[in-house]
Order: sequence, then C-alpha cells, then structure tokens
Amino acid sequence: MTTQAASVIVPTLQERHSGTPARLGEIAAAAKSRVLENRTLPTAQPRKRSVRLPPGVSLEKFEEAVKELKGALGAENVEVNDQPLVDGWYMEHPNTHDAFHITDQEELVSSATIYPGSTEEVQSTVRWANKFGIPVYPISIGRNLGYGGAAPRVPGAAVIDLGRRMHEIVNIDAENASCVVEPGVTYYKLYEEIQNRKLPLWVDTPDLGGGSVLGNAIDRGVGYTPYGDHFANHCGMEVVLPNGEVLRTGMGAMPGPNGADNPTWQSFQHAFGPSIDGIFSQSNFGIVTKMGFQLMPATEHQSYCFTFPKDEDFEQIVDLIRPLAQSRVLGNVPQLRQVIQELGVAGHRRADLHDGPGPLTQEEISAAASKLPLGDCTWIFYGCQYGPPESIKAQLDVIKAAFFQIPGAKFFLPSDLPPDHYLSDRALVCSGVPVLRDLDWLNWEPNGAHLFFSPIAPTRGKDARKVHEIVAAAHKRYGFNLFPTLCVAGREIHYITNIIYDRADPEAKVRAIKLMREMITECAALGFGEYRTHLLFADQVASTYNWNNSALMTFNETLKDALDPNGILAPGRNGIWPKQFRGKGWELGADAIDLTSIGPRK
Ligand code: EUG
Repeated sequence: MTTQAASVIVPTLQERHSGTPARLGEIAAAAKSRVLENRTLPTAQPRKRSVRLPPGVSLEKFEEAVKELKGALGAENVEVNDQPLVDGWYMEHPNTHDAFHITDQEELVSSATIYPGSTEEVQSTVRWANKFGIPVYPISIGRNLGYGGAAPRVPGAAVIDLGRRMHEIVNIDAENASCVVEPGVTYYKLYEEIQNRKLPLWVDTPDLGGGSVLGNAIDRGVGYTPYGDHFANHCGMEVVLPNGEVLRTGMGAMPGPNGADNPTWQSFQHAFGPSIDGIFSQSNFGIVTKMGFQLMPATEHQSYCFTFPKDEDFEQIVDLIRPLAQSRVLGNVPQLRQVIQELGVAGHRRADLHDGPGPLTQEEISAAASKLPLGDCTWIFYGCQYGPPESIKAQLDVIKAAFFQIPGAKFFLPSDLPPDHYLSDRALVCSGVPVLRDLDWLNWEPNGAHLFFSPIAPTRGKDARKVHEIVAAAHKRYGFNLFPTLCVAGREIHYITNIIYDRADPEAKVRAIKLMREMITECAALGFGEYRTHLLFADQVASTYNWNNSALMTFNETLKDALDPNGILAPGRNGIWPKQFRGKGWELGADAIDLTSIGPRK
C-alpha cells in the first residue's frame, strides 16, 4: 500500500520500519513535493571515487572481510557502499552518508552497511570488526539530522544499521506504564501500536516523530510532554560491548524467574552498584540493542502561545519563566521561538521575501510576519498545561499574570487561530502525538540543509542574553538568518539554533562551518557549552570541557581503551578517540575550516 498526493509516493509504516503512518500520508506527500520543488541538485550523481575503504585496510582485506560477514549474516545483510549517493528527504533518508553534508557529499561516507537481525548478530558483527580492524558505526534509524545523520565520523567505517531488522516493540506494560523497544522503533511506530492497543499512554516525542525512540534517548534528546527528558525517563538497557559481550543495566542485571526478563527492569532505573547507563549515552562504549522507557498516562491538556513584540523582551521573558518552571506551574518544557520561524513553518522561502543574496532584514521579517495570524512580533512562547480544566484555568491565570507584565504581550489558544496554524501541531506534540511539521523551514534555501548549534544557557535573563547576543552577532557576520528554538527549563535553556544552508553552495558551507566554530569558541569563553553537536564539531566541543587539564576526557579515554582495546566502535564519536587514532591528526579543532578531506592531518 502506498500513499499518494500530487503523484508523490512516500513509504508507509506497513512497508518500511522507518515509514510514514497512514494518518500522516498526505502531509508527508505534500512535504516531499515541496522539498523536491525546492531542489536544483540531481537526485544522484555518479560517484567521483570508488568505495571509501576503512583506514589502513586494503581492498583485498576489505573484500575478504565482507565475504566473511556475508557468510555469517546472509549476503543480503551486508551491502558495500558503492552506488551513487542519494540525499533523499526526511522520510526517505540515506544510511550511507550525511544527507545534510556540510562538506563534500562523498566525504563523510561509510564503506558498507550491515544489517544485524538480533543481539547475537550484533555480537558477531562486533567480533568481526575486531578481527579485521574495521571501525563500525551503529545507527538506530539514522535520522539524527542536523547532527550528522547516519554518517560515521571516520570515513570508510562500516555503518551498522540496527533498525532495519531490529524494530520490535518488545513489550508494552500498561499497568507499569512502560515499554521496551529495539533500535528501529520510531516514535511513529510506538504511537501507532499504543493506539492499536487502545492504551491511555503518551509517547513523548521530539518536534519530528521519525526518529528512533532508543537512539534519541541515548543522544539525550528532548521532547515536550512532562516526560520530555528522554534519557531521564529511560529504564533499563541491553548493551553489546566492543568486545562482543552483552550486559543488561539496572534491575535487568538480575535474571527473572525461569529465564524471563527481570520483572522490575522497567520500574527502577538505578538498581544496585554504580549507575552505568549514562556512559552508554553520547559515547562509543557500547551498542544499545534494547531499551526500556516509562510512559506518561494520558491526561487532559491545553496548548497555547504568547507573543512578545521586541527582541529586547528576551531577558524579561526568561526571568518570568524561571519561577514558573522551577515550581512546576509549567508542566512541560516550553519552546521560545522567533517570528521568522512562523514564516519558515508556513512555507515561505528566503528568495520569495528578499532580493539577492544575504539574510532577510528586520523590516522584511516584520512586513511578512504582519500578514500571518499571530501578526508582527519577535518572540513566540509555545506552552502547554496539564490536568483537569479547572486546574488548567488556574494555572493559566498565574501564567498570564506573569507574561502580561511585558508591554504588548498577547495570548492565543488554538481556537483563536486557523486550524492549520503551527500551534495545532504543538498541541499534538505536547500531548504525545508524533507529527511531521517542522520540515518546511528547511526549504528556506534551495537544496536546504541544516546544522544545529545547541549550547546550554542559564535560565537567567542577563546570562541567556549573552548567548543570544553571541549567536545573533555571529549569524549576522556570516550572512545567515537566525532560527532560534529555545527549550526553556527552570534552571537551563537548550538554546537550539538551526543554521540553514544550500547544500549545492560550497561557499555557504564554509560560512556555516566558520559560524559554528566561532559560536562554540565564544560561548565557551563565558562557560557556555553545547549539550550535543554534529559529528564534525564534536572534537572542538569536547575540547571546551577541559577543566583540570581535561580530566574528563582523560577519564573517557581510559574507559575507551579498557572497553575497546582495538578501537573499533565509532572512533571519534563525541570527541572520544581510541588510542589507535589519538593524536594522529583526526581531531578537528577550532581551526578546522576546510573539511574537504577528513582523515589524519599533519
Ligand atoms: C530541536 C531541539 C533540540 C535539538 C535539535 C532540534 C528543535 C528543533 C532540544 O533539542 O537538539 C525544532
């Protein structure tokens, strides 16, 4: 079965583990046709070079290794990456390279893709990697877009695509309000299954629902219900270590009766002894093959937004959010965006609103925004309150009394706005329904690609403003419009900005790289660091966490060398290099602007 709109076909969830649920079929087809319309690049071009081999591995040895692994997993479960590279789009994304390449498309590529079908096959794959000295790079779904997608940090590594054959929802426990999933389970898939079973449980979802529930959590992603801290709400892991051994964390380390899984595996995260789950997040210490999550029981809810007129209102907005968030009057992590995203999410493109190169001016943004439902403003606060209606009303009275202290503040409910307004999608996301909306703003540029810059700022107006000023000034310097999406909690802000560039424009890519590098350096000088970053910026970000002679990295390297003596698992991920690679010029620091050749540098 396929879904059609404007003769555009998108894969369904029935056809493909990473596909589109039927309820979003038309939305996906329309989104795809807008992406294609906005593209000047061909779907694929002939490869300029042959297969990118793993570092230090000859073609002969590589072919022998591939043959052996095909024997173990089945020939169809090992693919050599020698075909033209296809960037695709969100719902049909590649597992061969970074679709949003910030360097040459052929640079950040794998040598092969491996599809294990079970934890045992992941173990065999890891043992194979050790035997042949081939670095492997596991992905769950590979939709970590804006952070590197499916690409390995070391060109020529073999990607282990876990999701293709390991996408079972292992368990949903309605009484315990929890689940266990394999890497290939997307938010879409888990949501559909919970609906099919008619369970009153929410799936906390990020802004887009195509990602892996497991993968997003181990990258410490964020969602927008009260269970929005994905790693905090995980409960139990099964992990294949770099030597091929397998372990379970938390209560799962104790066997259940008669060979069953432990009955409290999804009930208590910490169990007994050191809490080791954290070392398998944002790391290269193990491959997570199963993961438990606690799910929120469905409740009543009300989404809303406030608009604020001036950029300078930022400090006061942040200081008003702080007590509301710390005292949990705000039940979820709200988003603070700028009005330019209203334009983007409504499908406006830079070239439609601005003549020639360069970003939109403030006047152009205001003029275009004034024609939209929220009108001209600068900041938009998207919130959601939870509980019975009378409780929500009381909460909203407190919140309004706070925000209406800002001159010109306005309040909107979804019923005040057209049904297709973005607030309707926020209402879904904030109540555990994964959507497909935050894609259109990537069409801001032709062949639009994006890169996230994601520092943590304090929820304190004067300090948050420093981050905002660094980011805004740097965007201006490099000729990019600023697209900030701030997730504001009681003590810190995930200050996410999305740099949107034309994939076909090498000059724009260099500007985006310089912009990233300078923002990282300038924020770090004030003590503000990134919570997550694109693969090619991980070394620089890791190097800013250098207190006491980089004691943290020394500790990570000690673990890495102990757990992965042959250095085969995701070398360089999050800046952690095994000893075989360390100090040989792989690290990309603040001065690495030319990324056209990623490999040992002099
Ligand atoms: C977003 C939020 C993130 C992130 C990347 C993107 C939102 C985009 C809170 O973390 O890391 C609309």
